[in-house]
Amino acid sequence: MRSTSLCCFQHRQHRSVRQLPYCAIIVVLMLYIGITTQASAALLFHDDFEKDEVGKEPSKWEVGFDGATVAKVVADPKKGSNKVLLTSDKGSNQSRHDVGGSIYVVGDLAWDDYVAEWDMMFPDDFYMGIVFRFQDGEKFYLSDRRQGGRDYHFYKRQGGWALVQAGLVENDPEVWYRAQLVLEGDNFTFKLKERKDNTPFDKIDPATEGEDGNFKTGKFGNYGLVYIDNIFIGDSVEDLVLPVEPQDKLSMTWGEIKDAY
Ligand SMILES: [Ca+2]
Repeated sequence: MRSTSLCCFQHRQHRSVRQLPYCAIIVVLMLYIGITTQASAALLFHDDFEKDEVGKEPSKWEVGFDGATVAKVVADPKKGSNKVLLTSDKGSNQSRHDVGGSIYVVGDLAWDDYVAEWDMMFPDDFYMGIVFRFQDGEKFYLSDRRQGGRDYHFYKRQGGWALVQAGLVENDPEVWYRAQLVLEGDNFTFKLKERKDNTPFDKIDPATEGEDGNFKTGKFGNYGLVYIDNIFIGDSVEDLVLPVEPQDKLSMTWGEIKDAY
């Protein structure tokens, strides 16, 4: 922006002042483009649970479905100094929403399209995962790990369960994975890789690709008993960047954070 202003000034020295409005228009246009670009891209949510207290409910999350289970911040079973979210205080079967397990959510009912990336670990070989476009306890989509460590499906909750799309990705309990969910209108894409795998998500094959038009907006949350950490939700992959200090130009990508593990 500074060079454009200087350009205008120099031109004013040698040419007619009638050219000034053109420079002004260019400057205004560049300002407008800058403002609209900033407004349309954002990190919507981030949580690593490091500021929460072990044994307490996660401070940035709310109860979306008030069931019989309580989510708590716990020590990472793989690294005791790291804090993570354990989404239920009961076993896998009792933690399912359809037998009374609570659902904890983040975000806004108006959230439509976004990219979410997070660390996830399955305590055992059971049904579990996350929900998205969550509107209430009977209106949401589910990205669900199935028993056997292979099937990974999209379901819709709307007066019962409906399979939206079946998918496949091999996975094991007690391993930290990195997950990605991309919502684009009625199209949903879920990917899963081991957290230690440095392959970028755009080189990873989708586990589940689904399409459904019932729920256009809603919150993001847990389903059943899972460990969650390092969650980023943004308008695009480029927005999944964490400012170190509010006034600092430095920022940390997930790759840089992961190197600390
Ligand atoms: Ca953490």
